[in-house]
Formats: sequence, structure tokens, C-alpha cells
Amino acid sequence: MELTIGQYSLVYNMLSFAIASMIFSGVFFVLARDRVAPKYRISLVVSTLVVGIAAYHYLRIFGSWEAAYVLEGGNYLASGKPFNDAYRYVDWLLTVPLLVVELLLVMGLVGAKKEGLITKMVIAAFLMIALGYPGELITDETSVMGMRGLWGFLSTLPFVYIVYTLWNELGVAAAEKEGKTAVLYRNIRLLLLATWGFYPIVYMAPFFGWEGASTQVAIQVGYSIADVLAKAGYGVMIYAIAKSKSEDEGYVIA
Ligand SMILES: *C/C=C(C)/C=C/C=C(C)/C=C/C1=C(C)CCCC1(C)C
Repeated sequence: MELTIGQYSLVYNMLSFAIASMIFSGVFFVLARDRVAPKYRISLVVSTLVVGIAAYHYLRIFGSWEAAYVLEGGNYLASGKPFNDAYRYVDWLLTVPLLVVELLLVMGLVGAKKEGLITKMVIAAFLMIALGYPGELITDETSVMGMRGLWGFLSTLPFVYIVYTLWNELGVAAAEKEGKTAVLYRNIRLLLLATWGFYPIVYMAPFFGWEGASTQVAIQVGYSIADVLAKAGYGVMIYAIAKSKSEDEGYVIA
């Protein structure tokens, strides 16, 4: 595979942007801790873990990208070292269940009130990523009816279950509240749908007949933007919900 300097640099800069976003959103979650009531702080702790794990994996992806290409005669050529994209799946395996947990925690849907919901969601999130991975390794199938399509379909079952359940729970929660908290619940619902919905579309790229350098670049840029929104942006929204609920409940910042 051959990349132009522009293509190579675009991915390089996006990965660098993702690293900065993950590290400094984490710093923000730590520093903003006292601005929310004690019972919501655990959500901010989980948000910090998510962006911390993502920052680590983005550093590894960045290193792998640098090692995979060499500049020769004005273009970037494959160095022979493969670009390791498996870091993304390892990252998702850890961070996606945690993203679900931070939301359920801030909503207060844990413990006796919603027996088992957190367990079901975490198992489903784990299955969604684990079932998608074998298909992601099959890059030479252009038909939806092949093995890539089959793994993708299996992964979509827990995906639909999670998104449908969270969408409903957030709708119920928004209806119970009013003012800022209700608006925030509705907004995070849209953010969840838009960002999570993006991943299976990228997965389907080979079915649309995309291939070569521009697809590689599009996938890396696309996943990086989606990850920043689904982890750092989502974490900021979780913080806003925690803060709004803290205010509703009369918490005053010391
Ligand atoms: C921070 C990372 C996030 C929020 C990753 C989310 C990933 C998904 C929602 C992936 C879903 C997939 C399918 C529904 C089918 C095809 C395979 C996947 C894993 C790309």
C-alpha cells in the first residue's frame, strides 16, 4: 500500500489529536470531581478509566502507524511491519462495557432498582466486540453473505439490544425529570446513537467496494473521530448530567 504525504499526515495528526483529547479529558474528569455530589463521583472515575485506557491504546496505534510506513521518493511506502489495528478491538473490549457502566451509574440504574441490568449490558457489550473481531480480520470479502457478514450480523444482535435498552431507559429517565437534566438525557441519547451507529457502517466498508489507501485513511480518521466523541465527548456529557442532578438535589460546591 502506498500513501501520499497528505494521506499519511492526516492519519498521523488525527491519532495525535485523539491522544491529546483522551489524556486531557481525563485530567478534566479528575479535576472536576468536587463539582458533583459524592454519589456521582464514581461515574467520573469510570470516565477517567475509559479515556486513560484509550489514551494508552492510541499511543500504541500511533507508534504502529509510524513504524508501518517509510518515506521514499515523495510517498509513504509500506515498511514491511504490519500496521496493528487489533489495538482498537482490545481497547473496545475494555472501554465499551465501561462506557455503559458510567451511564447506568449516573442514571442511578444500579442496585436493587434495576436488578441485573448492569450485568446484562456488560455481557452484551463484551459479546458485541468479541463477535465483531473475527469478521474484521476478513478483509477480502465483498459480499455481505460471507463470513465477514455473518460475524457482523452476530455482533449486531447484542448491539441492537444495548442501544434499544439504553435508548428506552434514557427516554424514561428524561420523562421523569425536567429542565436541564431532561435535555441532557435526550442529548446523550442522540450522541450514543450517532457515535455507536458509526462503527458498524465503517465495518461494512468492504461491502461497498471500498479498498486501498483512501479506505485505510477514511477508516482510521473515522474511528478516531467516533472514539473522541464516544469517549471524551460522552464523558463530558456524563459530567454535565452529574452536575445538573447534583444541583437539582441541592448540592453546593464547597
Ligand atoms: C469507544 C469505542 C466504542 C464506543 C466502540 C463501539 C463499537 C461498536 C458499537 C461496534 C459495533 C460493531 C457492530 C455492531 C457490527 C460489526 C462489528 C462492530 C464491532 C464494528
